[in-house]
Amino acid sequence: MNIGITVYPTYGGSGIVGSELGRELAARGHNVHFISSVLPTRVTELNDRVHFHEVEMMSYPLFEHQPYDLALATKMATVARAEKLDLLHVHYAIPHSISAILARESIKEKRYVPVITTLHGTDITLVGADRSYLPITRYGLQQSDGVTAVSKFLKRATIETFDFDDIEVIPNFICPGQYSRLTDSPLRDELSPHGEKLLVHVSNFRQVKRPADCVEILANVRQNGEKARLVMVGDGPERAAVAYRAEQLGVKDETIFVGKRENIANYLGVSDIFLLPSELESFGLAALEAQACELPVIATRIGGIPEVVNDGESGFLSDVGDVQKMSADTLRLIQDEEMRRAFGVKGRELAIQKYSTDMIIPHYISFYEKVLHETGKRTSSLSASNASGTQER
Ligand code: GMT
Repeated sequence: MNIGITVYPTYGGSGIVGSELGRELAARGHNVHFISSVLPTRVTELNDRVHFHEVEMMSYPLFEHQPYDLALATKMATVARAEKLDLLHVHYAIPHSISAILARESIKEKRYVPVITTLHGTDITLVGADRSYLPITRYGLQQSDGVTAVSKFLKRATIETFDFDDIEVIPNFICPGQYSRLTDSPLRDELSPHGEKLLVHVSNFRQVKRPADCVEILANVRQNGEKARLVMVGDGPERAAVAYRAEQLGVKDETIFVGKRENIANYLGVSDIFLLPSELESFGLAALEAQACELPVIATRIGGIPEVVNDGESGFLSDVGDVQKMSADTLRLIQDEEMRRAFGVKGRELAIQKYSTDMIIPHYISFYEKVLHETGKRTSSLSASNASGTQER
């Protein structure tokens, strides 16, 4: 198949999932065309199966804000025709599905290119549900030829907010070979020079992630006599506030901000416990990646997290903001090595059993085939009833 993929290239889990999906599809013999403003973060290599088409923006004094959505739609339509795309798969509903639908409609007399929209979370729960975007998000769902969501939770949330239920749940995934526990690494010595236990958090430091809860947990753990340190991977709007809170709590020197990193698996691999105190998480890709590295997870019982983390088996779940319980659970895991190891092993087992690329990528492919079959039937009956209709296929 020739597949066009659009993601937010620099920010967040949806970009990671879309990029990794493209790479995995190419490895299975499909041609992938990324269409976005810059090369997506995890797309490290372009070759004869992985292509990149940059969305070019015209600057004009009249435009106070550049109309990216229209430039994207134009690029999608151009690439769809030039590369004979079979489908456009967009990640994050706003504005990607709207741009894709516009692209599809603008060329449909020549070639019908189905649009598949994958919902990732905040595109539905925060942005899409906002009254300024709700009607256009609903339109994007209704007009897509196929819609997937990354968790059962997100499917339910979409049904509730948008009264739209034709959704296939296809979860986030990991390639097991890319994640492992790294027992003997210089990075471990660097982060834990005196053998301290390492807590780790990975996110884009937005409010919804509640990153300040991580330093509260660290402070509580240290007050109980455990010499732990906290590794904060990523960057975003809350970073300065978190650093200030660490200073207030007297754990500034034990909180290490390493910034945005490409080698997240290395930081997870050398750590001991993963913290994800989010207020909302439609799936929790970072928790899945942590489990794949055999890290027990301390997280909140919200959104799709209970679908990923088994409470009492691969981690401990708490109510949002219940820092006391999260601290107590972290302490338990620090002090009980046997439990920590058992949780780690179970976490990796669950990650591989339920979310490995070997299971999830074929699920995407069969969904593509289903959508192509259905739209093919629809468009051929349309062109039969309309003698002037042309199909470029
Ligand atoms: O919040 C983020 O980390 C970014 C956001 C995105 O859409 O880029 O992530 C969402 O998509 C991920 C991949 O499907 C999910 O694993 C995250 O749970 C989800 N984040 C939220 O729902 C807050």
